[in-house]
Amino acid sequence: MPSELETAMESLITVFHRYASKQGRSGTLSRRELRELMENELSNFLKSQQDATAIDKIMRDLDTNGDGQVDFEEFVSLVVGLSIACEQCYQMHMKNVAKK
Ligand SMILES: [Ca+2]
Repeated sequence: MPSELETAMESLITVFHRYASKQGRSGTLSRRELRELMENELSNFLKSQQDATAIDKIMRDLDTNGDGQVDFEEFVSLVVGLSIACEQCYQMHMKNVAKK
């Protein structure tokens, strides 16, 4: 049976490919596919991004090789960045809990 972390890695891969295979090139996310993925799978994060151009900015930041598509490697950097931010919140939360 896969471990918790292995299951999380598998989820990353299957979610990426579920959206990447919707249209056009199947191994990468187009702008539209990225938007759908973020709306459905990262809705809490997207809600905090009030700016309507947030997706464009995220797309530009992620597309490091500049081909107009987000491949798995580029996608993972988003997940890593968000995970680091979440972990910092988690640490602050734990400190506040300890104070009480
Ligand atoms: Ca790219």
